[in-house]
Amino acid sequence: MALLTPEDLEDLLDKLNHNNDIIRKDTGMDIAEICHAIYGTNPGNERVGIIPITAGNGIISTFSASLLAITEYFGMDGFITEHADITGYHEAIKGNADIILMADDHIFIAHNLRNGKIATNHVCTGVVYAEIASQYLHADSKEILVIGMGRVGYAGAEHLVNKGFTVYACDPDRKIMEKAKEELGVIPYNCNGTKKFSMVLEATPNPNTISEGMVAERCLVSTPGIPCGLPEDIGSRDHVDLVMEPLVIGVAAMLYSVL
Ligand code: 2YH
Repeated sequence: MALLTPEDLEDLLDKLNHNNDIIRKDTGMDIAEICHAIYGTNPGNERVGIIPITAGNGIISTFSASLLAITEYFGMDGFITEHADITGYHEAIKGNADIILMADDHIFIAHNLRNGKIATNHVCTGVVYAEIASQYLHADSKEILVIGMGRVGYAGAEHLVNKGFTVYACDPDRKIMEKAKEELGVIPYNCNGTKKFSMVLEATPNPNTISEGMVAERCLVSTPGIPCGLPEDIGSRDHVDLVMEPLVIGVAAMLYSVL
């Protein structure tokens, strides 16, 4: 999984507003309503403790501040601990945090200390981007393509299968595809093929994963992937709507999922 950079986190709320406009136009809901539709929860007056973590590649300069802005955007009360790691954890508990947000290079979690619920960024990101694609008002069928069956794509595909969608999936890893076929019943899709979809969940960290043969005109591509898997020329030629944002949508889903 790619590590976020401070550049990815620049102008986060502008990117959020831009994506919210597209999501509203294409699904009739905004991000908060999408999260509510998935988890059936609404933020109350939870207090979110955000702990910087120094493990691995260390602290990303604007990561905690971005989490605080997201927490507040969705109506919760947040604070960043002064110290990192275990000292920061202790500080968050002493500061009456209801929910803890913290990430190292491998996993990013939300843990609600009151009800015990815990969420990971990769699952929530897969689920919320899948949900956005699945709510596309101009979809021509209940068939949907998932590109990339790593932790994010797999969770998204599972969510879509559970919602009754016919899920086509592709990934270069044959073992993962076998597992997804067996466990989820996804249909393997040949990425060089010509079957076109009006809903695509792209969940890879690679550019240009989407080819012309995959997308129907006026398709919705929903992707947390950085860099973007949709080549610009295909996006504009086929009037593809693109939902792509580096952090907010996944974090919103994490918070709603632990309420
Ligand atoms: O960006 C990441 C990892 N790719 C996991 C996220 C899953 N989408 N982690 C952020 C690391 C933050 C750092 N430890 C900090 O500033 O606290």
